[in-house]
Amino acid sequence: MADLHLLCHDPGHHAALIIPHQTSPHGVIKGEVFAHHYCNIGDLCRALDSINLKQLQVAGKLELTLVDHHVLSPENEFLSASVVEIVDHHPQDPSWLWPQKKVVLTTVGSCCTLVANEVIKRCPQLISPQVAMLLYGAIILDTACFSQAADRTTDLDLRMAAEMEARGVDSEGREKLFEELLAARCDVSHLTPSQLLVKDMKIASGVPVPGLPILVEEFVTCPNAAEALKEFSAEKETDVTVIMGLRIDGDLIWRDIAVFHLSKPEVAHEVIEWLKRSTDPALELEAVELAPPHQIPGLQLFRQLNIKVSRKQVLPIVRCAAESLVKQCQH
Ligand SMILES: [Mn+2]
Repeated sequence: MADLHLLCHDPGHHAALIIPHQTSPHGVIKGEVFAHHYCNIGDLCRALDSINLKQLQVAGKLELTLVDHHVLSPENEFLSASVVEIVDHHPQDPSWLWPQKKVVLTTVGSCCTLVANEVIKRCPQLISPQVAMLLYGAIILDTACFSQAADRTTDLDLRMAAEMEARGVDSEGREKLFEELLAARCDVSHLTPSQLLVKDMKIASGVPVPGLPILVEEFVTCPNAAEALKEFSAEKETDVTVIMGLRIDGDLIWRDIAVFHLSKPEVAHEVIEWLKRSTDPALELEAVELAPPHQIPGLQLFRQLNIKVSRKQVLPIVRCAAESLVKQCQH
């Protein structure tokens, strides 16, 4: 559920979990793990591009809860009129305050911690052992199994995990579940580079920030990676993209970050300066020189030595960079 973007409920009709386009439910969390732990919730999932949300909206049949994000991309901005609620753990974007909506915005390791907390408050009988397992799996995955190195776990994460254990999840299987979920998330063999870029993407002031389940250093070795980046930039109509890579292996975590532009080196340069200059938090970036066959024109890669800084904290830096660029243009 970490990857679910929108929770849609068509009032009086069916509720659906809407996931980003181009990734089937089995693309988000792969087949066997899904079948093994999660039974079949495929019927509840809809890909964003397989549903005519505009039509539902016009018919007055659309209510949306934004989960795990609160900023809509330009192509989805029309949906804001249908948003009734936000459940998110990203820092507040000042341009997206959502006045008059129900907003649950709290810093926790996993957004599913907030989902679990809300469901327990409003409708605890919904939490069957299967639902408990779904929420638990996401909490485990997002906190890297409560890893101290990742430093993402809050008291509420622990409390909600314990609640799910009290509702039928076997805590003994925690490590094994984490390994299986991690392996499923990192098994990107069934995804193309383009699908990888859209699979888990956030937006900061119009700048797309895809998060990869592998390091960018590995991504650039995929055939068609350069092509995918170009297509992605054209599709999102963006001057610059910030790509964040992650690899988790047991207790070890690696992160890297790349800035890509098609034809705006000055924009990419500004974003890089902001990322390098940030002190709260400091990313501790170290430039990586890619081997010639994997060099992509317009892409600059950095190892992020401060692995505790996640995308949640990088988004506001990118936002400041984008906003400062806009101001310079206006002068
Ligand atoms: Mn999240």
